[in-house]
Amino acid sequence: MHNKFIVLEGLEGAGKTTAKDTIVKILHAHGVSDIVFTREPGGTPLAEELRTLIKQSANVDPPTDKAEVLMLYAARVQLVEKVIKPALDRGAWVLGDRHDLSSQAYQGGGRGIDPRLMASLRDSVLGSFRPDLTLYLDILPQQGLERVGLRGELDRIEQGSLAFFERTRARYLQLVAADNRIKTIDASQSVQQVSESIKTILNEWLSKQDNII
Ligand code: T5A
Repeated sequence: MHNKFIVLEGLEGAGKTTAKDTIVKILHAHGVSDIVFTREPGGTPLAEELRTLIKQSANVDPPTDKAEVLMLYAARVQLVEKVIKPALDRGAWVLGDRHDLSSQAYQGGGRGIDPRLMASLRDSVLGSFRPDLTLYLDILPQQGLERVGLRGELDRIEQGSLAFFERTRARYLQLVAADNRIKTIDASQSVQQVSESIKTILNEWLSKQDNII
């Protein structure tokens, strides 16, 4: 059996949460029923505490950019070692709402953290561990932020400037272009159209994987 680690990525409001349901339906249709869901930052008690610290906007001592990226990697390694790898080892599929690409894009691109530090963190914390497939939902920052703005109060990261999200998207696009395990979906479309695009891409990818049960 070849179970897989699939990740959803994109800016705020790209529609990752909405896309999850579509992916689950497709996996079920392919006979995959044992699916573990993760989100980053978060997914273990410690990582969820870090998530709160990272996202809270009324923070009297907001993290510096380097402190933020270290907190994100602390949460990630906790999740990978305690949840993702054990799930994959027992044969489950894992569907992640964000993973390392988020740090490379938000902290590496948006915050402008030294690429050598970003590469060194990724390699020392994760080694060669990577998702089998990443679906990147591409949206212009303005459109994504409008969608999440309709939902109510913005968290500390969502309150970033448009320029921050533009740098983040630019880094996403660079990284996506350099890695054929990442597929791009036009997330500016309607929910229905995004769902159709995901179906086409995921079905095609799954048809190339062997021994799916
Ligand atoms: N972060 C995270 C980093 O900076 N570095 C890292 O390494 C990691 C892992 C996570 C924050 O942390 C940052 C990134 C984030 O700022 P979060 O709350 O998990 O915080 O934020 P998001 O993952 O961005 O979740 P969002 O809910 O904001 O975005 P989604 O999940 O992409 O969007 P979704 O599906 O909830 O949709 C948002 C709204 O848009 C509507 C939905 O109904 C919903 O109201 N919508 C659409 N409307 C029109 N057309 C469509 N196609 C639509 N799709 C969805």
